Amino acid sequence: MNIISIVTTPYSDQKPGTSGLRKKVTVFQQPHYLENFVQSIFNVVPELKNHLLILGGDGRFYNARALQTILKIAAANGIKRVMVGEQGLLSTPAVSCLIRKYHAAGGIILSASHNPGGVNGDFGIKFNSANGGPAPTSLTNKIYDISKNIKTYQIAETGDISLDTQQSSYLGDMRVDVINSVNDYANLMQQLFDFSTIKTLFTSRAFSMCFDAMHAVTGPYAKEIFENRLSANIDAVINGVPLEDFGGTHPDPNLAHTSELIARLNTGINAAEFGAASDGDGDRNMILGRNFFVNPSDSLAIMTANAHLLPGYSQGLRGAARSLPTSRAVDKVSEEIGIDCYETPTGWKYFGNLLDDKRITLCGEESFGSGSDHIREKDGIWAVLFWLNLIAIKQQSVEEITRSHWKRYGRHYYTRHDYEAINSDTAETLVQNLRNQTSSLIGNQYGNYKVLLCDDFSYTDPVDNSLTEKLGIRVIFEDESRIIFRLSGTGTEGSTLRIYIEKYVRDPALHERATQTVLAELITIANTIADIENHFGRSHPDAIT
Ligand code: G16
Repeated sequence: MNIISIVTTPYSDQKPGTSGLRKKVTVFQQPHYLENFVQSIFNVVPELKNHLLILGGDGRFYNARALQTILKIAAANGIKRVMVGEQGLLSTPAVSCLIRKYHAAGGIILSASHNPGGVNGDFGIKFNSANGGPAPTSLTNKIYDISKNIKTYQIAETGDISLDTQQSSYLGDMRVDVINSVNDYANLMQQLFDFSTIKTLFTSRAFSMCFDAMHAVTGPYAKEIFENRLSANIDAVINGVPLEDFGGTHPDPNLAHTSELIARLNTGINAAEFGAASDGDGDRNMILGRNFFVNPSDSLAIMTANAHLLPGYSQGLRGAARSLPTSRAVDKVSEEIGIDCYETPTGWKYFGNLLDDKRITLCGEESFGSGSDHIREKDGIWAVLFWLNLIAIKQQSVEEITRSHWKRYGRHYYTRHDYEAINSDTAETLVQNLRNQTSSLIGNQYGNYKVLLCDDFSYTDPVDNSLTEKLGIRVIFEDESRIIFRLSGTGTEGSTLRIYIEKYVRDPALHERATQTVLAELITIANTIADIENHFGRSHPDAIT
């Protein structure tokens, strides 16, 4: 096998965002664009040489082409062995599981997560470290720095390797194992949850579920776990075949993109009792009951309150963590059960040190992500199994479990308003204006709400003391209500402003109201403080979650 060195020109835009490098497919299709970034990874992580690399993706358009390129660059850079998922498919949680199980030096995941796919859609690449978790910011900054000056990359001159079936072969000295994408991950799930109790739930009464795989990576995982191992109803998994363009749909598990799932839960005498969906790469989750939506922040709090009931967590929890904009529902639970609760920046990578240092067991985010110390990524199917196991033990519906949780701990009404694809300069100006007025807002009275605290959130990692700044403007009111403003780090068009609004209501008699109604005054205050209308010429968001 011939290894050649290709002269290249650097790109200036390869700075990874909240979760890896995400761009339009057409950007990745530029000459040497992918190659430059992959070579930059190998330059920055020399320990990959002579070690094992895990490789896979969510099956979106350009995955197949990119996998072959990465294999050839890996062979030229002295990687000893690559384990790649059959058909090139591996979910993000499965990659994390495989890195840890087989002591790999790292993993590369090809995905743009919940962003749309297809020829005109988005593509992405993430590097995960030897702990199984997303590369920390210090590492992604180094990769970015290298990418800005890269002059050559190494690549093997060889034909493509078939990824269609499980088999082993060599590219020069590098061994390539095409592995079953599902089994190791499914076995891990079986260790964490009580599969026999969940199986009994499905077989002993007419309990049925519907899981929307959104034509993304989780289809094969969901079929193996829910249908084969847990004997769920035969139609438990919908949209279960991974497609390059996700069937033309948006693989984002929220109420706006799951109409088929919602119909399966809410209509007909055979309506499913439990519903769930995951995203492009299988790390997000949405949990539904009949006519009932579980807010992801509530889901984390409910998991924290009930984890001790489940076999994998019966020893109790070390601690919990949530990202800044995630509601403080989990804080209430943590306080009551006497565990530490950490507030981290947005991005799963910030949970890594807390998990590695054994400070926390569970963590989660408002952006439909939750997970535990079993791997170092958020995990969609894990969350679904957690809920199924809980339902099987409690013999209660999703709605009953959630309402009794609110009754005990109080309810955090919560919403997120997104202004999408806005001009990046306008967005930066808005955030800078907010930053400038943080101290002057303190003490201001807006209708029923008085500002107690206002700052630009910064985070000192308690394990390695690294400092991260400018993470979001938070406005906290005297009654515990909060408004957070921050710019998304995952979009590929202009900027997206996210406004997160939360209000805590203790009295169970007030838990039946509509979220947007309860939060109406705070929404108006948020728009006033940020001067949304003047900046964007409108005051209605593109998306409300
Ligand atoms: C990624 C990160 C999450 C983050 C989410 C939203 O998720 O892994 O930690 O909460 O993006 O980030 P932002 O608000 O910056 O858009 P995923 O599922 O897209 O990889």
